[in-house]
Amino acid sequence: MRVPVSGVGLGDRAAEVLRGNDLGSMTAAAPRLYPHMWSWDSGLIAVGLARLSVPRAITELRTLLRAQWSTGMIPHIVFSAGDGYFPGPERWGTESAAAAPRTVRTSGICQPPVHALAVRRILDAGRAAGGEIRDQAEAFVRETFGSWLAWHRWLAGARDPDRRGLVEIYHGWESGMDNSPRWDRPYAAVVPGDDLPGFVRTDLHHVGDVHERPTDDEYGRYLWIVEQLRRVRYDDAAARDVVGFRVADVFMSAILAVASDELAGLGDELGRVDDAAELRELAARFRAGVASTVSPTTGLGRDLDRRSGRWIETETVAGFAPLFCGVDDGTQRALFWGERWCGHPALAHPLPPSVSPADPGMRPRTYWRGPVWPIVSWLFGWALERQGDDDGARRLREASLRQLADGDFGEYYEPFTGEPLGSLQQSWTAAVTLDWLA
Ligand code: 9YW
Repeated sequence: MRVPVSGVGLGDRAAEVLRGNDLGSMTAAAPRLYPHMWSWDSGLIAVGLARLSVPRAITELRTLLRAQWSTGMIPHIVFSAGDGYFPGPERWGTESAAAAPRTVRTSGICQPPVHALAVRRILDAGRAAGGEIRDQAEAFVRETFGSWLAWHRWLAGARDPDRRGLVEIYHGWESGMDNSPRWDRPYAAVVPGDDLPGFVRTDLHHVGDVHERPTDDEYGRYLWIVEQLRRVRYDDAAARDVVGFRVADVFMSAILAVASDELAGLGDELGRVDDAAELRELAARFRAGVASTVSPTTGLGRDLDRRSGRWIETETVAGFAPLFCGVDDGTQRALFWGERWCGHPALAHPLPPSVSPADPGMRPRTYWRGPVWPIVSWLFGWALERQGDDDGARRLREASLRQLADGDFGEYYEPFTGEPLGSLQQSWTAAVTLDWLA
C-alpha cells in the first residue's frame, strides 16, 4: 500500500525533486528519461521554482531564452551535456539551420507557449519578496519582454500565416501531447521513406512497462518528420511545403491566447503601449480561432488537419480549449465536470484524463491516450482561477493534491486506480505541486 505523506512533507519532497534534477542553469525534465530542458516543462518548472527561489526561476528562463532562434522560435528541447535520450542533437542536426543559435544545441521544433504565465508568477513572487529580489524580477521582465514578444509573433506569423487564429503544428511533439489519438489520422498519412536512417530508442529503458510509451511504428513516423524538416534546414517557409504533418492545434492556440493576455499585462506595466495592444489583438484572434472549432456534436473544440482539410473529432482533453481560454458559454464547463469527464464515476480522482473515460478507445496506462497528467490539471486550475471560477480551481487543486499525496511525482497517472506511471520524480509534476501548496 502506498503511504500518503503530509502536506508539509509533500512540499519538501517536491522541492527535493527540483533540486535533484537541477543541472545548474537548467532543470532536467526527469532524472533519467529526459536529461535535457524541454520548453513547456521549463515554463511550468519556473512556476514552481518561483515558489522556492525567484533568482533560480529567472535563471531557468534565461537559459531557455539563450536557445531562442533568430526567428523568435523557442525550441522544444535545449540539450544539456547529458546523454541517454534519443533523438539527441546529432539526429536533429539543427546546426544546418540559419536561425539556430550557435552556442547551444537544440531541437528544431517548438512546444506550447506557456512561458508568459511563468514570467508573471516570477514578477509577482519577486514583488512579494521585496528588496533585491523584487529588483531582479523587475529587471528580468524588462530585459526579456522583447524575447517573449518575438516568440509570440513568430507563432502568429510563421504558424498562422492565413490568420485563422489557429497555430499550426508540424509534429505531434509540438503539441506536447505526443501520441494523443488526436494525431492518429494525420500521422497515418506520414509514411516514412526507405531512406529513413535507422534508430535505436532509449526511452523504453526507463519505464516499467513499454506499453506506457508510444510504439516503434509511431516513433518511425516521428523521426520521418524530423528528417523532412532537417532536409530543408528547418527553414519556416520550406518546412510548410514539405512536412507530412500539418495540423491546426486547438489547445496550443488557446494557450497562445491566454499567454498573450498575460504578456500584454506585463507590456502595460512596462509602458509598452503598442506592444500590449498588438498582444491583445493576437489574443482576440486566437480566441476567435478556438471558438470557431467547436463541434456541434460533441461540444468540444477540434483540431483541423490542414493537409486533408478534415476536422479531428476524437474526445480528448484538448477539446476543452474554449473553456481554457475563456470562450465558453457554460456548455463546456458543464461537460468538463460531467460524467464523460471529471465526473465519471470510475475515476480515482475527479480530474480530466487525457482521453474521455467514456471513449471505448481510451487506454488508461498509455501516455497521452488516457492517463491524467498533473500539469494539464494545473493548467485548467490556473485558467479557471484567472476567470474568477475559484470553486472550479479549488476542486482541481484539492483532487490533484490527493492524487499526488504519495510523493512519487509521476509523469502521468492511471485515472481509475490513481497509480503513478511513466517516469517518476518528474520535474514539472513537482513544480505544479509546489504551486498548488503555496
Ligand atoms: C518524449 C518532457 C516531455 C514533455 C512532453 C511529453 C514527453 C518527450 O516529455 O515528451 O520524448 O516523448 O509528451 O509533453 O514536454 O517532460
